[in-house]
Amino acid sequence: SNVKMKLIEAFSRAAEGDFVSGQEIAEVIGCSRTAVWKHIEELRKEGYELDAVRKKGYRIVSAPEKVTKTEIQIGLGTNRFGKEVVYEETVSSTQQIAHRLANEGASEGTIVVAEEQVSGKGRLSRSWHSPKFTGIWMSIILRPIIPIDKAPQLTLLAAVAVVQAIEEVTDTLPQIKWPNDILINGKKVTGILTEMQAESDGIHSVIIGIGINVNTKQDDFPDDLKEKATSIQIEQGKSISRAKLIQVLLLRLEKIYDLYLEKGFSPIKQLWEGYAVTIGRDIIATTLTGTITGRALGITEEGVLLLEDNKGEVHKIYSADISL
Ligand code: BT5
Repeated sequence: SNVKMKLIEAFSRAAEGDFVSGQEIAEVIGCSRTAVWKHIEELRKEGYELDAVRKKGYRIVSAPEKVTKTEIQIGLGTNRFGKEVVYEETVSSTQQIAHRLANEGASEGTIVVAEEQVSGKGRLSRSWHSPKFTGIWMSIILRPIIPIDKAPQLTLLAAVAVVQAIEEVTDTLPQIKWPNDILINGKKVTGILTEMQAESDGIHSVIIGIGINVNTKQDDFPDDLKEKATSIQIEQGKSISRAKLIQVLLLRLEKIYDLYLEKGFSPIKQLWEGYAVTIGRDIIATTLTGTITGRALGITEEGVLLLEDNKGEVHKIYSADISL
């Protein structure tokens, strides 16, 4: 907006690290001194970090880091993934755009990223909270030549790549909760949504949506998520570059996807089991048809969860929410 432009201009006229007084800001914008903080808050919401010091005024500590096509592609080490980047500041859902692009023939490895999603999607028409500049909201288009019933393996594959990427750029130890959650210290930091377009002749495309809370602060989460969600910044106490994490993630994803195409699911299964929190523990699986309690034995070669109830009967769980 106009006010925002003027504000940023006022700050850019000051020497780096210098404070701009409230009085000066009020004059530049043409507002009262008491209204200045409101405009400063708006800048904060736009991803700027600002210091406010009494009697000195305000200064910009850092401008928002974006995840534009350029930020992602400079220094990207992949062969295919991320060679096509569709970037938007605000979208309803990156999945929606990726589906359209896939229909229009987009190549494998095309990604859609946004700074903000206003109706981000989870599974079963749940919503995914995606506030501006705080996380990675990304969808990637894959075109694997595999039978339709193998598609859920791709969720597990993506989860492994996310864990590896987070491990590489942070000092946290993420774990996987079957099938699609990644947790740090027991709280959800990432959700994965795998959707596909298929007809009787097979899979046309698989769209993997990945949402990672990166620089989210506690206050950015709505109340109902505060207890169960977390971010990389909350867990390690400092922010990281989202663009860098996307680059590392794309590289990991491409590597593990190639491994999968060449060797099948079993090497992925092994990696996955090394990160899983669920295995060997007592869990509650809530499926569309009911609830089953028991011990998680592991996953099958197909990626299906095996759960042994207290009568010793083993259930195959294809899709569920798990609580520990
Ligand atoms: C998921 O669903 O976890 C899949 C999330 C996929 C999001 C990505 S972002 C890029 C792409 N574009 C989209 O529109 N979606 C994908 P599910 O397992 O159903 O979990 C959804 C539940 O997680 C919600 O009902 C909340 O309880 C919780 N939740 C919502 N937003 C969250 C967040 N930012 N962090 C942690 N938990 C969240």
